[in-house]
Amino acid sequence: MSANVYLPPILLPIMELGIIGKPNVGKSTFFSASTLVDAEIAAYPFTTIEANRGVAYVRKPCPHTEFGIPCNPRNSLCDSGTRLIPVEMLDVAGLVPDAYTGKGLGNRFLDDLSRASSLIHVIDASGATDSEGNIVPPGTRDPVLDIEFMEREIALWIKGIIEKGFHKIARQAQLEGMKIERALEGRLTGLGIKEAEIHRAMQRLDLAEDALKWSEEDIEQLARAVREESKKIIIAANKADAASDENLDRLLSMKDRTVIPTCAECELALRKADRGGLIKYSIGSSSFEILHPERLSEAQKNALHRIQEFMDRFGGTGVQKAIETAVFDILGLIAVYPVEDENRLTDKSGRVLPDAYLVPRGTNARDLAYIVHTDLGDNFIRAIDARTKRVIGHDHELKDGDVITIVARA
Ligand SMILES: Nc1nc2c(ncn2[C@@H]2O[C@H](COP(=O)(O)OP(=O)(O)OP(=O)(O)O)[C@@H](O)[C@H]2O)c(=O)[nH]1
Ligand SMILES: [Mg+2]
Repeated sequence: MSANVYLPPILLPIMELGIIGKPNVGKSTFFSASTLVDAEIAAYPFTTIEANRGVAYVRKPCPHTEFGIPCNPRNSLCDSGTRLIPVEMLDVAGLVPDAYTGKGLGNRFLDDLSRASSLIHVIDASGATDSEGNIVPPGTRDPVLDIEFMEREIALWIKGIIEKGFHKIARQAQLEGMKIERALEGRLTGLGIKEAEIHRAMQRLDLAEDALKWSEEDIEQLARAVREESKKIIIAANKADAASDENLDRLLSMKDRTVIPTCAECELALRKADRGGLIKYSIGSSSFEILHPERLSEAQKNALHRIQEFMDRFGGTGVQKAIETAVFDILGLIAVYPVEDENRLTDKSGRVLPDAYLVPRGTNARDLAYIVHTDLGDNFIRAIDARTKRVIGHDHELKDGDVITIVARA
């Protein structure tokens, strides 16, 4: 391949967040709260069997306020200067111990996960559900075990795939002079796992050069590391409204884990009340305004009061924070706004700031051209930063919030 052949970042994944967890922890509640899709919610395990899909939004300041022109978004929304950018959410069946062997709804669950770029692991921080999601007195189940169980389960699932016929694959890779990570990518591609991720995982471990010498233990460690590299997990410590301080402190002080206390039930109640015109609540905010106190029953007033207390303590319900932490901090995505006309900030049909794209940090101007359209990438000449009106080269790394015009051969 000659040096100037440019490989576009093929298949930029549609941002998909998978919601995972054992049964009865509030996954569907979290999902409904963030997407307003009605999903079945009930206080018993395995309520969800078929995965629910919906759209949630992450927030960024909309550039229209800075430029001082009203926008007409197409692929996103603008709510009083806040750009709401869609991400796909997937709510799956609960996972029980030994799912990797096919127990419970195991395989279906694991297949549903394959496409997710990042996972939100919903746990029951109140400890009121056992390992299979049955109700137990609050504080009975240690929620830290929920975290360890999930990590182990996914690792064992990946291990099972790597192990199947491993010696044959390793020998063949050696014969063909192929890197083992490339050979394993072939195996794991169905899970959306890439060679680079396997490579990074291998580098972290002290594995023998010769893959044929790897022990079962080595493969399990590799599976764990591959999971950590390819499917990043953020933990939503749900039912935090009913959790003891001791549980929350322990969860929040866990090393190498990102834990966000959440009350999915609170978020769902607020969004429904907002939709019903009873209150004014903007997603992710730390308070709400009651619009019609006269229409609220005493019970509703008390419930809203308790929700506000929770929000005062945690700075919100945590649901939006968990989603945004996954998208912006864990996946490291930034928002950029391609426009055709750098002066009017419009597309072909005159819409101002039509689209917001979530792209990985490190994306350059030509990558963006390819993300918008392959032809635009192939015919890329230069780009223009609409803020400064300066020309930028193909390898110029984009910043969060950039508004960019791509100039291409017609
Ligand atoms: N206290 C409290 N209860 C919650 C919260 N979120 C959900 N619940 C309750 O937990 C129970 C289970 O909720 P679901 O959303 O159906 O749980 P799930 O994880 O989807 O369950 P499966 O589909 O059976 O795996 C319901 O009774 C919810 O009302 C929360 O933040 N706090
Ligand atoms: Mg469910």
